[in-house]
Amino acid sequence: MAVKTDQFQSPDYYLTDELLTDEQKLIRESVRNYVKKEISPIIEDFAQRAEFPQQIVRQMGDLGCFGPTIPVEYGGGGLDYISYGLMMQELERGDSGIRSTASVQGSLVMYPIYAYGSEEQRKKYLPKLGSGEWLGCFGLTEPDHGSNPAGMVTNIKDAGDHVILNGAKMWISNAPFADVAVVWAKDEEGIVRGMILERGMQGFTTPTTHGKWSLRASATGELVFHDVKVPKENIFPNVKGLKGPLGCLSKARYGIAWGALGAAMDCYNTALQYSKERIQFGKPIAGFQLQQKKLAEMITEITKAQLLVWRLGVLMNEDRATPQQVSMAKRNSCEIAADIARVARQMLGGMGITGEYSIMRHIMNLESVLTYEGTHDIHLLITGMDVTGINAFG
Ligand code: TGC
Ligand code: FAD
Repeated sequence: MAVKTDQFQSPDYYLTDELLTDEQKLIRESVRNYVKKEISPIIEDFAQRAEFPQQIVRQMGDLGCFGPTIPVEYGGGGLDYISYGLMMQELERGDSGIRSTASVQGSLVMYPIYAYGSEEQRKKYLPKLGSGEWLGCFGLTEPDHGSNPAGMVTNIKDAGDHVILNGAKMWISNAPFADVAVVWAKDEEGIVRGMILERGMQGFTTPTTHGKWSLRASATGELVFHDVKVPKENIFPNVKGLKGPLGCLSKARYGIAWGALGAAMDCYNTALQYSKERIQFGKPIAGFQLQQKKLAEMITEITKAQLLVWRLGVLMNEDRATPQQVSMAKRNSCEIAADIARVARQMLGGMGITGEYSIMRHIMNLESVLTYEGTHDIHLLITGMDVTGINAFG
């Protein structure tokens, strides 16, 4: 397959670049250049072979994509939330699986260690995770408890200076290659506790999940615990209850809100370019009203979403964003991205189903993005509960 030069430029119909600082634009540019140079040329091949490009872990560490908002002294980037969002936009423009690796490492592994961990835990793990020397994963979902993590059965029992962990987690991004795992389990009183596991602990295995048609360049697996002895010093001292994992999810969902928009932009750009070059009935298909309607609706949704995530970033920077606002943005970006990807695919006709273009890969990836970090339904119900005050979950 011929490698095409990646010419991506993000659409900016409402001049939203004027809302960004020079530093934010520079950060976006450096991640965009990284994606063009290191991701675009290889990603289709890795996705076709369902292989995780392991080299990206060190590369993204070097670039500062892991834990961008975590202070520098703990291995993060010390940046603001809009910079973090722009990084996720650019990574997911390349592939959702690449952004996934960064989301998990930064928001679901580094963030809880930073926010809930002891000083010893922060010092031991964060610099190596920030640099990409170590890869982490986050185990919340179980075979029988996905949308309802409060029902989890993975559990710890007190055994003196350590606890004994039993249970299993499923659908865990990065698991097959992870050096460390942040795991959530119930104690003997039924209270959710978080802890750090290291590869090599006896009784701890990470079998790979095969046969995915989505996020094929991201490694997914299980976490299986058979009487794993976890030292008590590995348990997070500063959080108890479900608000621990859900607090991490708020950070990661925020990143997805920007990330899915990146995938949408890539599909729009591809369809726009293709439709101006593809001649049928003697003229470019971009000249037909039906195709213009599609493009006009795509850019309208992208522009609305750009303004939404930017405003959410401002609220995040001011520590005023609510989890419910994050849910709305995650849900909206996923929905518009999935819709745009499907319409863009149609605009490429038969070519749209091939790996010559990124759209089909985005379509398949976005099915996972719609589902993980809270399904589309769950985020709608979160908004529904927020505006009505009535819980429709149970
Ligand atoms: P509920 O009673 O509502 O809340 C329990 C406690 O948590 C607090 N809380 C939050 N805190 C911070 N951020 C949030 N987003 C929060 N949502 C809730 C809440 O205030 C409460 O605190 P406290 O002090 O009163 O104890 O809990 P619930 O059991 O009723 O559940 C609510 C529900 C259904 C919305 C929640 O369970 C949920 O979000 N379910 C979806 C599960 C989910 O998102 N799983 C994601 C797994 S990880 C993943 O998918 C990674 S993919 C990574 C990748 O590859 O990119
Ligand atoms: P279920 O909860 O069984 O939901 C099935 C359907 O029922 C959905 O459509 C859902 O919206 C609907 N539903 C459920 N409850 C309600 C309700 N109250 N009202 C209306 N409809 C409802 N998890 C991790 O912990 N760590 C990871 O790193 C991770 N990575 C993932 C990577 C991939 C590729 C995928 C696909 C998933 C990953 N997940 C991870 C798991 C993900 O978070 C869950 O798949 C998701 O939360 C949904 O859970 P479930 O699959 O069990 O679906």
